[in-house]
Amino acid sequence: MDNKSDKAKDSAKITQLRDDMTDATGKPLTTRQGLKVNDTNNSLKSGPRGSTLLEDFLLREKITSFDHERIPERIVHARGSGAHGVFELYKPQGEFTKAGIFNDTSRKTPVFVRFSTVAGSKGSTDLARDVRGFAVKFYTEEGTWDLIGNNMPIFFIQDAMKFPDLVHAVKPEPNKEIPQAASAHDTFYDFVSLTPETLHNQIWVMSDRAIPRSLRMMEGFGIHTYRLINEKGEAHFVKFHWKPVLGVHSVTWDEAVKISGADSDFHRRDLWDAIDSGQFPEWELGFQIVPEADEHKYEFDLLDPTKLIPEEMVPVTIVGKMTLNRNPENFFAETEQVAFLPGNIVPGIDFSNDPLLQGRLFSYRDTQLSRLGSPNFHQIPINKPIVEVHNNQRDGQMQMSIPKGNTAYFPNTLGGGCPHMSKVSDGAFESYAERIDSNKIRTRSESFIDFFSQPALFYRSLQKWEQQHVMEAYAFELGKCTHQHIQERMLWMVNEINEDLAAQVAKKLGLKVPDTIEQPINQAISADCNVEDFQPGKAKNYLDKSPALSQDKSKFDTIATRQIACLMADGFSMKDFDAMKKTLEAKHAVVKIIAPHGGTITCDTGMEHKVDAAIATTESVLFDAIYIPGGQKSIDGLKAEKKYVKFINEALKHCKAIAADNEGEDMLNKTFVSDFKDDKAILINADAQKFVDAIAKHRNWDRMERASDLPV
Ligand code: HDE
Repeated sequence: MDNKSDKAKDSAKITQLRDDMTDATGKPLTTRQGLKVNDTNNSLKSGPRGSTLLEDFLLREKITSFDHERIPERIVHARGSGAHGVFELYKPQGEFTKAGIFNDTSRKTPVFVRFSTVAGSKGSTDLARDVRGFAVKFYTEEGTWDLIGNNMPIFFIQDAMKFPDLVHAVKPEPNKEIPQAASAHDTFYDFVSLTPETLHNQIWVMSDRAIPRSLRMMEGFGIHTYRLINEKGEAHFVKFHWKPVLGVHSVTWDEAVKISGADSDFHRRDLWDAIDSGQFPEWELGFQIVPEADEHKYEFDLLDPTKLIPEEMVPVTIVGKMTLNRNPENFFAETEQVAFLPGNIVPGIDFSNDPLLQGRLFSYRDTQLSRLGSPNFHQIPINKPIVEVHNNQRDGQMQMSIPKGNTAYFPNTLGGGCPHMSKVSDGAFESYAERIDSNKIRTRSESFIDFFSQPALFYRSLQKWEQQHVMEAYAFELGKCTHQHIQERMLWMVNEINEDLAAQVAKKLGLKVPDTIEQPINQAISADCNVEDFQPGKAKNYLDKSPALSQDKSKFDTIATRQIACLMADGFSMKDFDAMKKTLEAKHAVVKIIAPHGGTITCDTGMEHKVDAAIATTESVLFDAIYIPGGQKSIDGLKAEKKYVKFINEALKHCKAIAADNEGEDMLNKTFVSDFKDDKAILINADAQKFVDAIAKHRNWDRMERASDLPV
């Protein structure tokens, strides 16, 4: 008996040992079977110069493990960055949902988040013009809940059936595998121009939302309408929103293109560095609640994922906060192997009949089975629930646990009837008992047939500078298409959104907006569809503007984590620099010294200061603002390096805040800044607080029109 319990203890130790194997500190190198190795640098040969022997099991184990190191990358969202964190609830939401995570304010629910781009491969640039994925895994006490959304509140298509077409159209063209991580090509616009339901998401992709300044400065949306279920079994429709505490901010397209060359890991690095330095990214979670009784109250269908509910019609109620506070230990084990499933749901939350969501419920598990290679992918540490798992599903590749006993079926007596079923009152999941009474039919609901109203609302709601960016994006993307009939069909569609916009884009393309299009949109829904339904003049105007859609209504009250390039050389004024640095760092900005060379520079009081980057190794687009302290010798040093002029001119063109003190002004006089001295974000010998305020505004867009033509 004793012997048996000792063995049990031993086996527990073995399990513990297995878990500890990941930490190699102070440990010897072994094979995968635990054999100690005395030489991992040389293969087994017949003599020092002889041929390598087939017998070399050490070489074979090392090389074959390496040969199989990669798993298939995700079909979409291959490029991603992840982080761990916690979700905390502000106030119990029992009125709407019985979910534990939304009722217990004492909980700190662990989360893992993965942000991604959609179209590019795993190694593609972070700054592609694209939708960003925003996938959150909540490890709750009732099981894992995955909320897998995007940084835009709507999707391209209305039915899962069209997803393979959408993805094939946007991915590199299959004959030449070009272009990488870009929608600006013929096949994408061929598809879009024949599929008007894509227009709403498409115009969002033309906006600045598609080129975020940081993953930490973008909103997240669940997109689909879900249901919340309370203890009484009552349902409310809900849309989930993530609001970034740092506000919603973007870069310009000119910057995006240059950042892609200067640092294609810009977003990944920014997320990592912020968490590493203790500046934890935060988002507040909000609910947009619609009572079941109001399901048909709106001029759009709540089940249509190409429509948003304007916040002015249904406000977002903030319920809690997510803080990302820990970087992954290992990219592959965590960020690459994490498997999100829309079907991971907990009691108190349920699906709606959105046909896109319904298709996703099937697709994600299917893709994980082929990507991770086994139905046991939930046993990978990052995918493990924090609650115990017991069922009769057995075997399969890479079974990591050792199920005990002889019963793998239910019901049973031999296993004591376990694992047993639970009552709903004991926390079991029960699907919402929605009444279904209808004919079997393959069709699109008529309530989904409105393709122009919300893209038009979005465009109307933008500020002038944002509209200008949308126009330039269309001109760029359509300009990359080589088939005129595709460009014209797109112009015809854009004309339905806004005539001015279409006219401006047409001018840039050297084309006219066509009155009619040669190839009508007759296959958009089905071969039997009524083409009349897609004809122009159908845009409704149920809301003139939705200010919440503009980034101009975001938050502009912080400079935390903003990167400030301080341009300085030997002999800089310590007094100027020290005062500015103290002010900026007190507000949690990141101050970087950009000098003519690496190593250190010496200030006018003789102290040495570590250089963060030599001017030759960095670019203006990687920073949010520029500061130049005084000190004649320092300014002479800057003037001797031509790249500083370009550095400053680019920041000017990108509407960033620029400050200089004393002799620092001389440096600005060598640049185009000398023509912009009346600009409110150009601060010469000004109070440091004014510089802080200008950085917090993100950009001075009033400068945009004049600065956009600068030859940099
Ligand atoms: Fe996805 N999507 N998707 N998607 N999606 C995947 O699953 C799919 C859709 C989204 O960081 C894949 O694990 C279909 C909408 C994110 O790991 C795949 C349809 C939204 C991620 C898949 C959609 C998303 C994915 C590829 C139409 C916003 C990355 C690898 C019915 C609400 C998650 C994988 C991560 C990933 C299929 C539509 C967001 C192939 C069939 C709508 C953020 O299963």
